Amino acid sequence: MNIQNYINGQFENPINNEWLDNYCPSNGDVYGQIPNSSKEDVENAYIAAQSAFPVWSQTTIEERSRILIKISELLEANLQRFAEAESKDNGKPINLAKSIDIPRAASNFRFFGNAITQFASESHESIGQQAINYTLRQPIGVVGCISPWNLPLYLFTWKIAPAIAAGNCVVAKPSEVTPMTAYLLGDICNKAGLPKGVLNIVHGLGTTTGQAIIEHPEIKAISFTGGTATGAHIAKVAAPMFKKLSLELGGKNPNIIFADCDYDDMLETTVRSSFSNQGQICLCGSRIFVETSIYDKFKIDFIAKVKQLKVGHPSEETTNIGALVSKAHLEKVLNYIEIAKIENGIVLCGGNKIIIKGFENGYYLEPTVIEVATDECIINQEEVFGPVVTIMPFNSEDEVLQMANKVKYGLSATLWTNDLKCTMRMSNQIQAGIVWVNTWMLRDLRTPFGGVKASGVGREGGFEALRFFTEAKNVCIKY
Ligand code: TXE
Repeated sequence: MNIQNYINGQFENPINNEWLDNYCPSNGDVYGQIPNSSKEDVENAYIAAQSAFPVWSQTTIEERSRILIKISELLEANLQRFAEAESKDNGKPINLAKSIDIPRAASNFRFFGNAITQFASESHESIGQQAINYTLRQPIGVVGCISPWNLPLYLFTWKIAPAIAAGNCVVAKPSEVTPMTAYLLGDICNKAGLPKGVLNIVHGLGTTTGQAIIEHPEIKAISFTGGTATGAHIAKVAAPMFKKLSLELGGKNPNIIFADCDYDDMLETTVRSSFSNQGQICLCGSRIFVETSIYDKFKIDFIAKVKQLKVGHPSEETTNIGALVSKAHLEKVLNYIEIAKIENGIVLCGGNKIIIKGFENGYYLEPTVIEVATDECIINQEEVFGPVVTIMPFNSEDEVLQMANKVKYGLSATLWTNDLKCTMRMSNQIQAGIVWVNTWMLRDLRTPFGGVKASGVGREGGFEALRFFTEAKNVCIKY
């Protein structure tokens, strides 16, 4: 199936007629083509967005909200079709796409459709100066949204929904590795009555299409989720043009397990936080630190559970772990496993490619647990972004805190303990944007989402996202 750009409410081929192959990770086949859009396509998308802006930015909140909620309802009504498309395009188990990815994409539109009705600005009475100040929150204009391949529609809509709710018009690019559900979204937007030009979707490589978006002088804000190196590049390009930036980048998140935790709950959740979505979630707890007194028991129980996970074709309901997203990514992850071995890591389970009968060219990998002797090895420092976790013991709170913070990333952390004082001390001192205590990936869309250090700049979610996609203008009236 061939994919087209969605510009000004219409589906179009790329002007230069350049196409890229779209691969199916579960069997390695090319199953369609996508545009490799040029600067000219991005310019057309920009012109459509710019033309739509005067009307959309003045459209009532009630009407914008109604359309966003309608998009949400249509996504829900098409859950099965979208979930199948996501699973085929990305390699993730159909169950995950059905229970997480698509429902969450629908929630993003519903949430921001509602949030915009509650988004208010402040006013300040300057007592003694006979003046009143009030703050307008005005949409920026045309904004760029660039998203990755791990949670394709989920992260694409996490940016688009607040951008258009706040009255902006959007030029958006999904990952070239997983373009399908973004393509399908265009039709849903038309059916929901989103005016043409409010959302424009251009497909193509980061280095061509993405680069044209970030270089465009009139696209005044960029919301990006992806790799840290790409984020640094975008920041460099954007800085001289003073673009507003929200960068949600990689993570190397610690999962810290104290001996007093609720063990069974911890064990079950740790399997999930290690291997959900083939470990391709920026929030996965890829560094597991376990208090020495329960380390041996944890090791045995954890490995036993991991061995029960079924690696299989993504369309099978019983599959726990599907295919990795691409051949290049599978090779990258395998390479990290080799590096870990060279650095004396002990592979406790997994570590190998899996060949599935009938789908021999699919990108399957065993869930892998590596015991490391030091937190300073490469596998413990760099983002692998696959079904690979490390485990090592710790003796004290101070020691584990130091190890948790001794990475360049700072996205999320998980703590397992029932000790309130330890929870408070650790949560205060861990360098991360999100700390989960006795849970993982429990999401409330009102909360700020993002990281510190090399995990990014800015926060998404709730009013933070609406603040990002608006400019504050203070008006001071003397009376
Ligand atoms: O991401 P890229 P990649 C991490 C993970 C992964 C690594 C690289 O460790 O292995 O990043 O993945 C677009 N101008 N994460 O290479 O390239 C690109 O087309 C504008 C973490 O796939 O950063 C895609 O749409 N755009 C992560 C998006 O950026 C550009 C999720 C992300 O791709 C561009 C994914 C450019 N010059 C990977 N170059 C997370 N934080 O969740 C690329 N892009």
